[in-house]
Amino acid sequence: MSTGFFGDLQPIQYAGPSSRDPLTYRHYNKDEIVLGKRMEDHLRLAVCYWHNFCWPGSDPFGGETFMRSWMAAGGDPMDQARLKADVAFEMFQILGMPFFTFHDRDIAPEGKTLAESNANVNAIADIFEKKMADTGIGLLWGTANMFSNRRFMSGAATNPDPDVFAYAAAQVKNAMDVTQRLNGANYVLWGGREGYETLLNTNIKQELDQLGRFLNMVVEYKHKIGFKGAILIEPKPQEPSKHQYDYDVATVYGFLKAYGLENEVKMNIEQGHAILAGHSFEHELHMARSLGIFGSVDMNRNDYQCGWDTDHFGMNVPELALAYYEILLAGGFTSGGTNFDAKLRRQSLDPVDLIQAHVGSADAIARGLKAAAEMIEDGRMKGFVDDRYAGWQKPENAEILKGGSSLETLAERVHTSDLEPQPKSGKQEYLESLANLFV
Ligand code: XLS
Ligand code: NI
Ligand code: NI
Repeated sequence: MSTGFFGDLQPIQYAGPSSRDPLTYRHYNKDEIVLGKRMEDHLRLAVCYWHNFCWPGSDPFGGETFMRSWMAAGGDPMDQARLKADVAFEMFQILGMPFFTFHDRDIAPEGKTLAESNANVNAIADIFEKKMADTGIGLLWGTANMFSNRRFMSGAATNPDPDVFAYAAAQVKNAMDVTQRLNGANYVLWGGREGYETLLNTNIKQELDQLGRFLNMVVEYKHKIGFKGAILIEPKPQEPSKHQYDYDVATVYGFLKAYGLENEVKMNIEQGHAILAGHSFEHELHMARSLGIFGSVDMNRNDYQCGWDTDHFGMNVPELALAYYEILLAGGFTSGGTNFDAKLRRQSLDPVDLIQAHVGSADAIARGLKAAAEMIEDGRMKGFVDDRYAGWQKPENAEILKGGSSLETLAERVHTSDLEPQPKSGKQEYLESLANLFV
């Protein structure tokens, strides 16, 4: 039986690029073959639980605007969690998207003890199991919320109090068990409050050692239970902490190397977090593929002016084209996918706004993917870059990087022929124009 939340909204149909109805897919055509693969399998779209069903529309200056019935004060929290699950799966089906994502605390209320909280999570997971079997919808990833409760105000794994570290470990164990049970394709760790507010009360070395040990335990447990998915870290430079340790892809890579985890953990890269770090989304994607740790993306769009993690829905096709170009060059998604970590603006009150946001963004993403595929097929963009570095293919130059040279041998090479390198154009405007041919 339907909850009635979405009224008589029917599943969204693909109507083709000529459609003028914004509540149809004009480009997201899941069976369309792009570079030899179905679009749905390329994008692996996922709907998140937290922004859609848990956030009430509040901001630092005002409370709830959405007034969702499953959040009403005084209701039985488990009844509300069950209603929320019903609404969520109705929405997944209206959108026709293949995956969802959640934090443990999104799906069920926190109890008086961790055992009670776990039991609540596990009870909703039972419901998910059935709904997933009925609908064919899969779990892209699960994660643990270790930042909302005040016990985590000074961090979870990086907390000065070992009891909080232990509590966090116990909570992650259950979240990984549930993710495994629901056949999750990945398990995500986003830093939450793993960072600091002031150095005056902080010992960074101690906190990084704690974080390194914690992540090693996560990886050990993954192997112990035979979890087949990837462990993903989601970098973010600040917010909620003033400084977050998982600052950006390059910083996290250094951390993984230091704690022996670079072959065990991959990246979940979020557009808005890249912007907060002073990078572009494509910079973070490119960095991850260069380091061999590209995993998944949290898709959204940050406000470029305000300096907060605003989590708008991604609607900018030229930007999305460059992002999917990087993703395709990385070989595309394996276990990862495109998770809408995006929320409505707090004035967007109507249930249909939730649907419109995802449909509009999925369509922009599909256009981005198709444009990126054309860039690859055309070949000139990548060809230009390959040519630019072609000198390094010559045996005498390849040898340099293999270690077969020194400052002395290179000095000799330059002096014997009075070598004077000839600058070549970087052709940025040509390449930008070329990219624009496809968007
Ligand atoms: C917060 C993060 C969070 C993670 C999941 O900024 O984006 O939503 O994706 O914990
Ligand atoms: Ni995110
Ligand atoms: Ni975020």
